[in-house]
Amino acid sequence: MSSNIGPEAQAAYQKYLDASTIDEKIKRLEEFLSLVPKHKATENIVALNKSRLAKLRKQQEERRVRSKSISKLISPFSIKKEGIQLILISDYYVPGVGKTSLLNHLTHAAKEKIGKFTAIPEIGIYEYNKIRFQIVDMPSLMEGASIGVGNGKEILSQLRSCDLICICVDLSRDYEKQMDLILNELSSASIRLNVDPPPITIDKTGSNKIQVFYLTREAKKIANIDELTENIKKVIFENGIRNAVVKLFGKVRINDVVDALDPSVVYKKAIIFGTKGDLPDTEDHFDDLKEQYSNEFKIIIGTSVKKKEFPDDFGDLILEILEKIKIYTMHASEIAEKPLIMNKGSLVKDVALKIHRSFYDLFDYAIVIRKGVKQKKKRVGLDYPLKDNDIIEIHII
Ligand SMILES: Nc1nc2c(ncn2[C@@H]2O[C@H](COP(=O)(O)OP(=O)(O)O)[C@@H](O)[C@H]2O)c(=O)[nH]1
Ligand SMILES: [Mg+2]
Repeated sequence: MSSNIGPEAQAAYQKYLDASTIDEKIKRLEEFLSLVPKHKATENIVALNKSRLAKLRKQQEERRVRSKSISKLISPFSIKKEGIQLILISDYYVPGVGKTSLLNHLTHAAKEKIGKFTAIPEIGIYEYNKIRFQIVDMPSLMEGASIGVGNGKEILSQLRSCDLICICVDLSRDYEKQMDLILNELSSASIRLNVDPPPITIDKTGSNKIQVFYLTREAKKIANIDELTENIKKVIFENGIRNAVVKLFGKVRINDVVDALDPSVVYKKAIIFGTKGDLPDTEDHFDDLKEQYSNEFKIIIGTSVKKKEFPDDFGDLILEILEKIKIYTMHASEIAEKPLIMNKGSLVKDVALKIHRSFYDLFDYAIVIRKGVKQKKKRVGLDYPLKDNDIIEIHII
């Protein structure tokens, strides 16, 4: 190294050469650069080491990003979704509600975890008529989960992205207490159950006012429209929005407007499992549970893992509540064993696109076989609506 740079800088440079980690190299190089006198004779050395420093900083950043994504990958709470995902959830209690027992009953997974406290999710695959459902047994929710108690934030964030929340309630304990805790925590975490998003849109505009329009007959029928309009304006104004067009397409309450303004609100389907149906008094408790919650929950299932009591058609119940249908593809007269799972109301074109874009682009016609009283075979086009269990063969040009 040139003697133009002075002994202090030389010493710093030596330390840089000796450094073994990226962080330390960066630190030493910064030190060196601050000590080098800046003039013509050192110009090149400075430039070279500046670009070295930039490269090191880039490496450091890449490592940071990589280690962050690795830690995300191995976070036990972040579960890779496979197909339709169901999450079992309950309140925290000893002995447990029976989630892991249900998981094991359905998927044969995690037998060794039954009766034990499990701090991280257990996962299994429930196979039903060649359809695979991913079942996740979540750690229990504690009071205050929504503000972070007992890994509550991590648990609730998984619930936000699943397809079906299965609330598990121990029928041998006070079911109302369990339901209250769970429903409270879910609600606080902005998770709404078994309701559609409110029929309302709020668009910010350039005009200098908030306008509210009631656009359907149902919306126009809302009682006290003037009062609701005033309240809607107030709520929107309080959210810092000064100019907006608000459209109501159905019955809306002021809480719906609050939800519509909150991007963190999610709408989820949920069912209830009553567990331990073999224990004393659980039959009565189950009847009461059903009566109390049947308005909100279309599916409430009584179970006993001990007695192996569980609905045989559970897979179909899942599809029903999620409003999915099974479509079987056919090729050269051979019907696929594994159905495609489609949304109710899907058309032939949706199936074509799901199989492969080219089936849509090159579509000629489709043959649909519908089993019923009389088996019907039909030649149809892209806009033909499909029904559960339809068999379809797509012909391309
Ligand atoms: N009697 C009875 N006990 C059950 C049933 N299901 C689970 N248990 C028991 O309840 C306890 C907790 O079960 P576990 O599946 O670990 O609950 P978790 O903590 O919710 O995962 C265990 O001792 C199970 O054997 C059931 O259907 N009937
Ligand atoms: Mg468990």
